[in-house]
Amino acid sequence: MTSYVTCQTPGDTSWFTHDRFGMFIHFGLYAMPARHEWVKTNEKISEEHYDLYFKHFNPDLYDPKEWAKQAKAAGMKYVVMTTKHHEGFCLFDSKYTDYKSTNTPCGKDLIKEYVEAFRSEGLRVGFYYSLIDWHHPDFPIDTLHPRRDDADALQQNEGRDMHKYAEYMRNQVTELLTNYGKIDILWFDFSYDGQDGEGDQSWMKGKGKNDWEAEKLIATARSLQPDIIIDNRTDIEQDLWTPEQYQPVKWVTHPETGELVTWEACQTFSGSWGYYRDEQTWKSPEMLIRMLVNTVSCGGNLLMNVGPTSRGYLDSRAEDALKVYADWMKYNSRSIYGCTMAEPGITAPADCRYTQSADGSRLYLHLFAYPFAHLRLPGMAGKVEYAQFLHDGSELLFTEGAIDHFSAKNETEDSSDLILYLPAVKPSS
Ligand code: JFZ
Repeated sequence: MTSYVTCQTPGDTSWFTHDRFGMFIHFGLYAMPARHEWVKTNEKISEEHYDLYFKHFNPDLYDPKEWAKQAKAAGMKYVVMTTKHHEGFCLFDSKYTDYKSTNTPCGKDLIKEYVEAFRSEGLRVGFYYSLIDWHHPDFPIDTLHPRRDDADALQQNEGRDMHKYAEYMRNQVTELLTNYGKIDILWFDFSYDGQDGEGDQSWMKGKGKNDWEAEKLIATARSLQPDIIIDNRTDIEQDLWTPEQYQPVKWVTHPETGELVTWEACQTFSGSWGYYRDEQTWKSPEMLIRMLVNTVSCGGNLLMNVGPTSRGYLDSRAEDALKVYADWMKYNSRSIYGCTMAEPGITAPADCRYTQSADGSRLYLHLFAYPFAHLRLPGMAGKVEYAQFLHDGSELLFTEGAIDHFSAKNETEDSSDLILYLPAVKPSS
C-alpha cells in the first residue's frame, strides 16, 4: 500500500495529487520585447519606454481555447495563468487600476476568456498573482528586486505606502476570486530574503509576510474560496511547496517537521517564463518526459510553462513540446494520474524510475536508458503477478532469483531479484 500521508493543510489537495500535471502560462507586456519576463529590471528599461508596450499591446490572435485543447491533449489537468506579473500589468478588468488589458488596443478581459476556455475543456483553473509590483505607486522599490542603486531607491520610495499596496492586493484578489467562478489554485509570487527590515532600513531588505500582510490576504482568499489551493510564496505556509526550475530527487519534506508535503515543481520549456524569441535552450523531448516521470516518482506534481507570443499564440517550439507530452501521455498517462512514489523498500535500478498507483496495485517501471535484454529489479521477487509493457500491453516474461541463461550461471545471484526479459531491441510505440 502506498497511502502516503502528507501534512494537513487548509485547501483541498486531493484532486491535485491525483492529477499531477498542469500548464503554467506566463503572459504579459513582456511578451512584446520577447526577451524574458524580467526584462524591465534586467535591462533597467525606463517607464517611458515600457509604456510603449502598454500602448501597443494587441494580442489579436489570443485564443485560449486553442491552448486549452493543446493542454488537454498533452494530458494536463489544470492550468495556472498570470493575472498580473511583476511588471504590474493586469490581464483582467480590475476596478483598482488603469494598468490593465482593457485599456490597451487589446480591449479585452483576457482572464475572463482564459477561465471560460480552460473550464470548457474540463481543466481546473488557477491564478498566478504577483506580490511584487514594479508599477504600483505605493510599492516600495527594494535594492534587491529590482536591483536599483540605493540612492535612487531611497528617493523614489518617499511617500510610498506599503499598507495601501497590501490593500490593493486584497482588493484585486477579491475581484479575481469573486468574478470568475470557482478557482482551484492561487499561486502568489514571491517573497525574498524572508526577513522584515525595521524602520529606516526596511527598504534594504526583501519583502515577506509582514509586508504583504499575508495573513489578511490569505484570509480574504479563503473567505471567498475555502478549498482553494494556495502556494507558500507569501512567506506563510499553506498547501503547496513550489521548487522552481529544480527537480527534486526525493519527496520534498517539511524542513522542520520532516513530514511529506504537497509539492509542485514548476519548469519551463526553454528557460525563461515569458516568451523569449531568441532563446536557444529548449529542452529535448527526452528531458520533458523525464521531468514529468521523475516528479511523480518523487510524489510531486509538474507545472509546465508556456509563454505565448505578444500576438497571443503559442509558437511552434511550444506546440511541438506540448505534442511530445500528448504523444507520450496517450499511452502512458496511467503511470502518471493517481500515481506517486513507490512504496518503501522498492528501489528502482540504475537509469530507471518507479511510479506506483496510490492503491499500490500497479507498479510502473520507467526506463530512462533502454537496458540489455535482462533487467534485474532488486527486491521484487515474489511481488509481481504479471508484467507487461505499458505502451502496447504486451506481456513481459520474468524469472526470480537466477537468470535462466547458460552464460549467466557464474553471475552472483540475489534471490530477491526479479529478472525481466526484455526484447533486445526497444519496441517503438
Ligand atoms: C518567480 C518569478 O520571478 C519568475 O518570473 C516566474 O514567474 C517564476 C515562476 O517565479 O521566480 C522565482 C521565484 C522564486 C525563486 C526563484 C525564482 N526562488 O525562490 O528561488
